[in-house]
Amino acid sequence: MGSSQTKPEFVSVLADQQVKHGHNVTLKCEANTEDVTAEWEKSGCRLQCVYGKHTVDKRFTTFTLNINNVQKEDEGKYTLKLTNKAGTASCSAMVIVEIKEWRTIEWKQDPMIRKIRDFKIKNEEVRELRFLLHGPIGAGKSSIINTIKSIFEEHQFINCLAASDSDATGTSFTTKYQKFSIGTLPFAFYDVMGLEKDNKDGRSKGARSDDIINALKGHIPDDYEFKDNYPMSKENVNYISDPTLNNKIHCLVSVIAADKVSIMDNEVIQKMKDIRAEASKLGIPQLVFVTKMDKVCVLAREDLTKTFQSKKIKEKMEECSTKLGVPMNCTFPMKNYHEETKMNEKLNCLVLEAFTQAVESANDYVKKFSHKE
Ligand SMILES: Nc1nc2c(ncn2[C@@H]2O[C@H](COP(=O)(O)OP(=O)(O)OP(=O)(O)O)[C@@H](O)[C@H]2O)c(=O)[nH]1
Ligand SMILES: [Mg+2]
Repeated sequence: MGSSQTKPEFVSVLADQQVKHGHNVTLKCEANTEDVTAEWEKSGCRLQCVYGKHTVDKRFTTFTLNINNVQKEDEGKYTLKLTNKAGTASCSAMVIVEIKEWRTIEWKQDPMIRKIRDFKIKNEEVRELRFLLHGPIGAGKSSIINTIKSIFEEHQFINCLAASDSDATGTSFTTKYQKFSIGTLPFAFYDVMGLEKDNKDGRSKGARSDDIINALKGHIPDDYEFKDNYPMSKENVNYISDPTLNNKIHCLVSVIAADKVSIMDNEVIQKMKDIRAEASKLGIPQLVFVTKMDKVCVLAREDLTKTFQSKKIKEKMEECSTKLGVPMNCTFPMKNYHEETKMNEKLNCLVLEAFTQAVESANDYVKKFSHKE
């Protein structure tokens, strides 16, 4: 034998598997030779086979791993390594656990779009509902506006506002207090600079919490250029000293990228909490939009209707909810248009679900100030 062995190669490789919680799953592949030793790994470590849980089998050139009664902790990347004297080969696949659907939405965009188009503000003095998006740099704030504009203006705004991910300079792309309208609908989005950790000398980087709080209160005019170390103040000629409800923000949206929530800087979280605390004092409703969930869940990336069966997405949302102190039912997962060139109804539905909630919350807020009430 020895050097006469055939170098192992795969004739068929392991395939990704989605499996319902509590069900069994089989990973299977075939090699060109049976003259190999096989080793299974899970997420980079040798698989510790548990009696009654894992069954590893090799029949001639076919290799299988059965996992019984799949639980949350069985999710991960499984790799099979084949070795003999002539060489090694490996292939991997993901096992993704589907959990019981934890939120239901209708995956039809037309009724959702109609509801927003027919929407009426419950306060005659308010011309438009104003939403402010804040969050860490590169979280996808501008992309959310792009995506909502794409849905309602019926053509795609390919990253006209968003920064490129590869342009990861660590500084915010958005520096102005810029207003974005959605066609002729009575909604205005304000996109502020991303929040960042301050410099070591205490100098502020990115958006300042006090500037955002001033924006919430209606003191900041459209197109105001934020300045790193000169927060808006009463002395500034642009300061709106006597804001009306039309200058104020009616709903605060915190934006967090699902793939970054675990490594978010504490200082940035604290800034977001301070802004939220101020919004709470002012009675302004608050929601969390969790973007980039395609980056944390293969299951949902391939089929967005699986979003609410994804354990990973639920965990990320729970993490956002806990870190910011916002209840889960005010936390919405989404994916923005970022590389696709065609419209996607399922993507639209997820964004519309969140946007509808923002519209309703903002409307409840302005209604409180209506003289008719
Ligand atoms: N995969 C993926 N990428 C996204 C998603 N949303 C945004 N991106 C990408 O993330 C990068 C940053 O997005 P932006 O919308 O510019 O983020 P931002 O929060 O406005 O950033 P600043 O204005 O710089 O603070 C861009 O390259 C987007 O294309 C998403 O849902 N999924
Ligand atoms: Mg931006």
